Amino acid sequence: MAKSSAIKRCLFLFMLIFPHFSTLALTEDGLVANGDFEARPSNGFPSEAIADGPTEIPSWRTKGRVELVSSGEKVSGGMLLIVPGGSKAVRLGNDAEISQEVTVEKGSTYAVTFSAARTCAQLESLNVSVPPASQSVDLQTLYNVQGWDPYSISFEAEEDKVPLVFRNTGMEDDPECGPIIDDIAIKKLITPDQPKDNAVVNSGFEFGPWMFQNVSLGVLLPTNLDEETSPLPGWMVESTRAVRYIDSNHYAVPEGKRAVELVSGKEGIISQMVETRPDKLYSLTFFLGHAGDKCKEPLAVMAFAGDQAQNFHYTPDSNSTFQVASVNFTAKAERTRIAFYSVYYNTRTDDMSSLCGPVVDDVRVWVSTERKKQESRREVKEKRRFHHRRPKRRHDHEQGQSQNKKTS
Ligand SMILES: [Ca+2]
Repeated sequence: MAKSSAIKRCLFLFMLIFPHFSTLALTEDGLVANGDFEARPSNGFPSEAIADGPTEIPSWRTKGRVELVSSGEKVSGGMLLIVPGGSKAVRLGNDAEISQEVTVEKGSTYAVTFSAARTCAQLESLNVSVPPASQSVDLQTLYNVQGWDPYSISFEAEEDKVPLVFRNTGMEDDPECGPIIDDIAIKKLITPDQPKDNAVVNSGFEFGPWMFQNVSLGVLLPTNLDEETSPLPGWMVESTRAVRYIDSNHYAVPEGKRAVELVSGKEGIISQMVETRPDKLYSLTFFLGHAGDKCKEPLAVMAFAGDQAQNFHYTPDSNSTFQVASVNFTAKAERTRIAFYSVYYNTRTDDMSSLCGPVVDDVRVWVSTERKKQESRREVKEKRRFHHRRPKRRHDHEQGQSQNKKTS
């Protein structure tokens, strides 16, 4: 007995220490190696190169036509190239790709944040993959007037070392077209513990992808129908367009440091399946706010909870940027879908084209105690009625069922 407990103790110590050794080589949260493309190639940047030839990009492997571009540079048509951060970025030509190996923790979920701009008006999209996971990000929609945006996608690591690949799958006539990418960062995602009094996971959106302190555009979260592997743990982004993940450094955030701005009207839905107990009465409450980004009002959200849907207009008072909204519902199953989208398609008042919308934060689903009291009072009444007028009670019950059918 003593021997086996000693072995257990050793094993415990080993398990305690070993992860610290193994994490030493992990790719840290933040910019990946030369993720901003500012590192000088051994043969100089293309703008200063004497001889033509393929430019090596430190820390990256390239395939096809990959170019280092500089801010202020123009393409042959005279259009100024957009460089999202710093002075250098890369442009991927038709079928071109860049990749680098990142060291991760097998089985963990990671978010990759990157900035992307399109160069031509044609449909441009970028494929980001960590094989076998792969996701195409549509760069067609310009979410803001600056011409570029940070995006985030996520993956679950199936190995300890995985290639992170950015590829332009487009085949465009103009070889000078193709997406420009910059500022590539990685972050290991943690799913927060669920508090006892709230069924919503990551209810305040505090857990999410990497955000750069100096970037004021938030991070776009494209469609992600897999709640297990989402850049916003617990949440899914449904439908065709993105929602914007915002930070309190640059936006008015109702609670904590992060929130979500619904920038795509009915085409940008965030949702979560929350655990519920059938036939119990619940309240969904949330903060509805204005991001403080000159977004033109009216702002409104449609909030869904089970079979309930309710529209809320943002009507702030003078000393707050948000208000509390709530929807009552009766759970019909062990999981209930809650969801939000913006009722309107809003743009900023200053440039009339950057997309914006209402902010949602601090989402809670809890057993409604007030309603529970009302319900128990009603139950007592019904029980009394049941004793006195049994046939009538059965009739009520049937009516109630048919009403339920109508609403579900
Ligand atoms: Ca928050």
